Parts: sequence; C-alpha cells; structure tokens
Amino acid sequence: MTKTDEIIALNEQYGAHNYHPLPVVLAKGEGVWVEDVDGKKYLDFLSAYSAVNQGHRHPKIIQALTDQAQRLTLTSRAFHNDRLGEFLKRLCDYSGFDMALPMNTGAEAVETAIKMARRWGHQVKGIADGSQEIIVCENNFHGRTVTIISFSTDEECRLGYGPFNQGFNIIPYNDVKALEAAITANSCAFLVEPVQGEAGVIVPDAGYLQEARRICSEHNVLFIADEIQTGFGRCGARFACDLEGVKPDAICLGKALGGGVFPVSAVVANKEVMEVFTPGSHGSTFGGNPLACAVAIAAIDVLEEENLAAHATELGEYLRAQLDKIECAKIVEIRGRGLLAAVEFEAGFEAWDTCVALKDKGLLAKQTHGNIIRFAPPLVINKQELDHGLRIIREVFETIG
Ligand code: IF1
Repeated sequence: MTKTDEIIALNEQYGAHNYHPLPVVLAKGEGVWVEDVDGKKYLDFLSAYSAVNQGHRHPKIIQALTDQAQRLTLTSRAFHNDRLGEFLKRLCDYSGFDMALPMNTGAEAVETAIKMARRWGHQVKGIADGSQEIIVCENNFHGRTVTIISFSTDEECRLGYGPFNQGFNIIPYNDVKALEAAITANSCAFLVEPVQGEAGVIVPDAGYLQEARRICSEHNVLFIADEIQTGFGRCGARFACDLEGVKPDAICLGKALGGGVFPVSAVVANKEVMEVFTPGSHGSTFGGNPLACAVAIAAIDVLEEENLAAHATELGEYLRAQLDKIECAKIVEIRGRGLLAAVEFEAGFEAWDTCVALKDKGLLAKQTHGNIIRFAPPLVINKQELDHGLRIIREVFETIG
C-alpha cells in the first residue's frame, strides 16, 4: 500500500463519508502550488473553494498569525481584545459599510444575516414577528446549517434533514420579474449570490443585480449579497456587486477573509440595519478572536497591496479566452468572472475521470454537478503558472473528444 492509499484508508475508516475527494493526499502548500505526501507538485486550481485567494501560506499572513500566536489567541467576547476594533475598522473601510459582525464560517455569516434581516423586518419595517419572509434563489448555495438548507433546492443537501425552517420564498435566479412578483408586505430581505458558485459559476445577465437592487429599495426590502465565494478579489473587484456598481444593504463574507489560514467570516452592513443587534441577541465563542483578527487584517492587506482584484480581471479574461480555444466537442460553455471560471460539458458528461486526469498531470480542480469543472486558482497566480495550468487543461480536454 502506498502512503497515499494508507492515509485515504484511515480517512475512509474513521471519517464520516460526507465527501468524495479526489485520490490525492496533500502535505504542503506554497503560493499556487501544493505538494502531496510523495512530493509530487500540483497547481491548485480550486483554492479551497476561493478561501485561498492570497495563495497558500502567504508570508505576510503567516507572519501575522505567528506574531499574534505569541501574544494572545482567544478571549471570547466577554472581554474586549486589542485586535478586534482594528480588524472591524479595516473591514468596514475595505467594504464601505459602517459596521461589521464577526463570526467564523460562511454559514454562520449567512445565519447572522438572516437573523439581522428578520429582526430588522420586525423592529424597523414593522412586520409581525414570525411572519418575516426572505426571498432567495433557486440553485443557491449559502451553507449547510438546517436553516440554510431549508431554502436549498438541491435535494442531496436536504434529504432526511427535515423538519425545515419556514419563511423563505424561492424564486428563479436572474429573473427580476419573479423578484418583483415575490415581494409581499412581509418581505424583509432578498438574499442572493452575485454569481452563483455551487450552481456552476452562473453569471447573471448584465443589469440583473442593478434591477434587483432597485426593486428592493422601492419596496423597502434589504438587498443582501452572499459574497462568501465571490468577494475579496475573486471576481475581479473587491466584491462581485462592485462590477455592476451595486451597493447591497449587507454583505456576507468569509472564505478568503481568513487568508487561507482558518475560518473568519463576517456580515457588514450600515448602522441602521446592524443596530438591531443588542447584547445577548447573537454571538459566537470564537468570532472576533484576536488570532482571527490579526490574520484577517493581513489577508485584506495582501489583497490590496498586491492589487489582486485587478490581477484577477486581467488573468481571468486571459484564462477564459484560452479555454475558449480548446478543441473539445463536449464543451458547451466557458463562463466566469475574474478568476472564477467554469467549463460546462454536455449534459450527462461525468467529469470525475477528467479531474483525475488533470490531477495525474499536475493540476487540481473539482467538478460540480458532474458536468461542470470550476477553475479558480489563487489570485497570486502569474501568467507563466497560468499558462502551465492551461497546457495541462488543453492536453486533458483535447483527449476527451
Ligand atoms: C462544502 C460549493 C463552493 C458559499 C457561499 C456560503 C458558503 C459557501 C456562496 C458557506 C460555501 C462551499 C462549502 C464547501 C464547498 C463550497 C462550495 F461547492 F459548495 F459551492 F465554494 F463552491 N455562501 N461554499 O459558496 O460557507 O460555511 O462552508 O464556510 O463542501 O460545503 P462555509
């Protein structure tokens, strides 16, 4: 048995089988590269689902982590810590909002936004408590808590997990008429991914987000963007909503906010909305811990100092243009924003073997919905590395037929 097989066997025996990973066991990472237990190197074209935008073990982020680890790591929110204020200010300056509420995982940020929207709906908009409605989109992915999967349309995520939460109204994505029609006097928020990630990098029509924003404003409904995957430069701007000149009422953030080190998430909003939270009404043991704050400040610094959003725009256009040139009859569409790209193969195509072939040639990517492969390298990737990745992709795709 190889080392790889041994470790996979351990995972299989002792770990719940809630994933089906590619057969590769990673042991090291640096920048856009990861290395398996046998020392074989791979280009990471998944970036931990966009949590590693700054690249693996970015020196500045690791420095912030180790410096802070020498001083103070966790206090709970029962006391103040000397890094939290600095982090919140940095995040508010970056995002253009008044206030932030720190949590850990993306799902917690979404849960926080749901609570905020419902409370705002009751206390500010005057909806009877318990009647608040949140409008969401088909094929959404916002996380895996019971509340969040209550409004998922993916049966695999929901099967056997009922009873579910009420108060969600599901409409088609990229459909402003459906949004307008769905709004009632009880609507408190519209929660939307500016580009749908898990659905397969679905980019809405130009003007969709703007129209949705306008409709929400007109009906006094909060426009809440889930930028957990699309934010922090991934789509070629600080936030994907920026690409459309849209300013949400609140944004859910996570993934790359943790700099590829550990979970840091947050909701940002303006004062009138965030003010609904009062002491005791929400919280988290780990949210806003000093180690997370130090890492997140460095994570944002790196995005800004290295101009990673602009870099993602430039290399993203190049990536899609090059993917477009690949001759493979089974490809039906190439799409994306910035360095969040997807190749869709014809219906029924199973991309697992293709991902294994990519892996064997030294590039890691994962399929979604069987026939879509997502390419989302760390934003620090340079042109040479991207070309190297494209060579591998071309070689594999051109053998598909
Ligand atoms: C898994 C996908 C990506 C997210 C958006 C909230 C969350 C996510 C827009 C929750 C998380 C994940 C989680 C991961 C796979 C991954 C994913 F394939 F499911 F869609 F990124 F593309 N909002 N996305 O994309 O954040 O609680 O996980 O920190 O296996 O569940 P989390």
